[in-house]
Amino acid sequence: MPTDKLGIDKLVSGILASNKRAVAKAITILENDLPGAAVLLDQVFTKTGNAQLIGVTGPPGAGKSTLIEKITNHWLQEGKKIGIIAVDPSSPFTGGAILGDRIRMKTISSKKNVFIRSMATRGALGGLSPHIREAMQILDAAGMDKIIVETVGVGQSEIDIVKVADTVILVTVPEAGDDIQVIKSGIMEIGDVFVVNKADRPGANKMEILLKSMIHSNNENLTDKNVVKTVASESQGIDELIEVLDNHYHEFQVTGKLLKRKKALLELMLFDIIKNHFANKTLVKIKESDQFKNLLNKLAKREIEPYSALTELAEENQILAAILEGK
Ligand SMILES: Nc1nc2c(ncn2[C@@H]2O[C@H](COP(=O)(O)OP(=O)(O)O)[C@@H](O)[C@H]2O)c(=O)[nH]1
Ligand SMILES: [Mg+2]
Repeated sequence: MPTDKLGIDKLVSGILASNKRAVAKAITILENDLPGAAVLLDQVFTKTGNAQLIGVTGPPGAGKSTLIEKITNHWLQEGKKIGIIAVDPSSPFTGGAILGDRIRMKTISSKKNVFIRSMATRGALGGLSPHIREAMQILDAAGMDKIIVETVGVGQSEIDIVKVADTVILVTVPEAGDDIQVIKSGIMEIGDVFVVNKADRPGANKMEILLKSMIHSNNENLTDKNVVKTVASESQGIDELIEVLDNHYHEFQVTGKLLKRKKALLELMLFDIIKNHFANKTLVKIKESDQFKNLLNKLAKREIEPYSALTELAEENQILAAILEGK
């Protein structure tokens, strides 16, 4: 009988029982690439695929965290379990009111059916780290009905949100209507639901109209109904937003679009795994080999050409050889 030296079996049991400490520990293992990470992911995998994966993105201070808190409370009342991951390029909670964010997060994370975690991106503009998706799988296996990922709308991590979410909520504010760049930067295509938050400020209607017109020209899958005005701080428009989210998800399920998207997410995941494996294992192995070092010396002396070096490397490496032969 195989022994479970790393305690992964026990950890998995804890995760499946929605134990918060087990979930936290598992995410730490994944985040730091600790031993057992791959086994852990494989062991929970068959228990995933049930949660609705929601990405929330938009500029700093737009009210994303406030909105998330409100929709979380709404779903909690329906008896749902909610997992939240706050992704931030720099510190855990920047943008908006830092102190307010901390207190808010503390308030909801103390609730039994909520799990909150903040995680880093790959780097300021490097997009989402694969650990975000892995953490979502742990939360999924832990029986969360909804998993919400908040990303700050700057750089690649905003666009990357579509790589981990079934539903993407794009949060804007009335003033953003003046800044046409926001609309132009390709983010219209990634949103499923558009929120004009801070609708207590002037220009909300203008922004709503603008978004609706943009939707018509950008995404044939969407309709006017996917634009909602909210005042998150006052809990206004939250019921409407929930209804839009539910309708969108339902429509996605019945039309088979959800299955298609989930499959696309899996494709990205598998591709990431293969890519990382190549980068970390195969490529590093080649780079550290004596043959590589010898070839490098020869290159420096101009005794060999780069592509000839590649051919020589392939003689020692089956995978490279297969690629070169186009198999
Ligand atoms: N006036 C107004 N302020 C809001 C609204 N929603 C959130 N806020 C405030 O805007 C600030 C930033 O909110 P936060 O949720 O942290 O934004 P995030 O950076 O997008 O997560 C906080 O001080 C909130 O209280 C709203 O609808 N109207
Ligand atoms: Mg926030």
